[in-house]
Amino acid sequence: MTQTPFPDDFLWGCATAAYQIEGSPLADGAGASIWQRFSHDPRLMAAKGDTGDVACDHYNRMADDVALMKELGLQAYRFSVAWGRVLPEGTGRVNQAGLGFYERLVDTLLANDIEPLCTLYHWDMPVALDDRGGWLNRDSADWFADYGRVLFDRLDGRVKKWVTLNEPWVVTDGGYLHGALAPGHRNMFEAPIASHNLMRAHGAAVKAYRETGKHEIGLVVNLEPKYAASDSPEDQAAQRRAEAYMNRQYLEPAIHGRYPPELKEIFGEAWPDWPAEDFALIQQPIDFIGVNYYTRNVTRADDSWPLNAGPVPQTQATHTTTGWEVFPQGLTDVLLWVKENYGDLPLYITENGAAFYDPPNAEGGRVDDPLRVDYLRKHIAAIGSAIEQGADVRGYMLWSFLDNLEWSLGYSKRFGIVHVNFETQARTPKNSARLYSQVIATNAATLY
Ligand code: PNW
Repeated sequence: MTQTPFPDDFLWGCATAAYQIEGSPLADGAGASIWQRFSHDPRLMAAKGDTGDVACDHYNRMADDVALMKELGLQAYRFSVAWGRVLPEGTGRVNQAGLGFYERLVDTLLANDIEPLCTLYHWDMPVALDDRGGWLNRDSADWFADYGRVLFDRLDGRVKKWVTLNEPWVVTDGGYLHGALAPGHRNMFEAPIASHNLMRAHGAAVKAYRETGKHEIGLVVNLEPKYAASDSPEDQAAQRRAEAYMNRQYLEPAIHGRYPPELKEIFGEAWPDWPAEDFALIQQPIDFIGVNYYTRNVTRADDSWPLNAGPVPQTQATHTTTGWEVFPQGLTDVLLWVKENYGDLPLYITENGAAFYDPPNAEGGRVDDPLRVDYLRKHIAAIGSAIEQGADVRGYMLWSFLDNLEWSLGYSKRFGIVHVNFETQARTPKNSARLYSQVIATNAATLY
C-alpha cells in the first residue's frame, strides 16, 4: 500500500456546469441559451430528445444538493453561471431573480463551509447574442466583460476564485469547427475567429475584474498530453500540430501573448493576421490556470482534417463509455508540462473524472462503481506525484458531483459520484463518493 499525502491546505471539491444540471432554463425571466436551442433541434442534437429542460432539477433542489455536498465532506464546489439568467438579452438589463439564484447558491455554500469557484462561461451563450454573431462578433469581448462586472460587483468577496472561460478549445472545436456542440457550425474560417474572440473576451473580463475584484481569477483549459507514436519526423511533426491545436492554442496567447506557429500551418488561408493590440488585451496576468484532464492521445501523422494528425487506438487499455483511454500518468505529465512551458502559476485541477456504465436505477440504495473508484484513486495519486516533482497544484474539482446532461451525448453518459435517477430525481451516492469522502478526510490518495 502506498499513500500520497497532499499539502494541508489542498482544496477538494466537485465541479458541475449550469446547463448540465440546473433545469428550468427559462424560469424567472431567464433568456434562452444556445444550448436550449441546440438541444431542442433534432437535426443538431446527437442524443435526440435529451435536453436541459429538467436535467437534475438543481435549480429547485439547490439547498438539498448543497446539504449532500456537505455530507460528503466537500470543501469546494465549482459551478457555472447561466449568462442568460443574469442578462436575458446578454447585455444591458439585469434580471435580479436570475442573479438571486446564484447569490443564494453562494450563500448556502458558504453557510456550509464550502468554497465557491465560479465559472462565467461554461458554453451557454444567450441566443440574443448568438443572433448577433456570438463569438464571431468582435463585440463579444465587451459583452462578456460587462456580464463579468455584474457578477463581480454582486459576488466578489463571497466568491474568491473566478474562472472566465471553461475550455475555449471545446467551445470552438465542437461549436464552430465540427458542429457537434452548440451553436453547431462547421466552418474552418469561423473557428480561428471564434477562438480569438473567446480569448479577447477572457482578457477583457480579467481586465474588468482588476477594476474592483480583490481575489483570484483564472482560465480553464482542457489538456490532453500528446505523445508521438514514433520517432519519425512525420509523427513528431504531427505531435507538435496536435499539441499546438489543443494544448497551446489558448495558453500561449493568455500567458505569452502569441499563438503557436503551427496554427497557421494547420488553418492555412483560414488563419488571419491578428491586430497586434489584441495580444495585449488577451495577455492579462492571471492568478491560476485551471486544468481539465480526462485522457491522453498517442498521435501519428495521417490525413485527417484539419490537423493531418490522428490518434493511435490503444486497444489494450481500459476505456470509459465516452471512449476515452484511462491513462493516469498523463495527468502527472501534463501538470509538469504546464509548469515547464507556462511557468509557476498555481494550478487547479478544475475537472477530472469518468463516465462508466451505471444502471439508471440505484437498486437497494447502492451503486457499485469499481471502475470509477479505480480511476479516481489513480488520478489523484498521479496529482500527488506531480506535486512531489514540483508542480504547484492547489486543488482538485472532480467531474462531476451529479450524473448530468453530457451535452450532445445526453443522459446516458454518467460522470457523477452521486447517481441521479432521472425519473424520480433521487440522489444516491455511489461507492466512488464514499471513496472521495475518505480521500478528503485523510487528505491522501491510497493505492493498494
Ligand atoms: C468537459 N475533448 O468537456 C466539460 O467541461 C464538461 O462540461 C463535460 O461534461 C466533461 O468535460 C466531460 O465530457 C470536454 O474532446 C469535452 O477533449 C470534450 C473534450 C474535453 C472535455
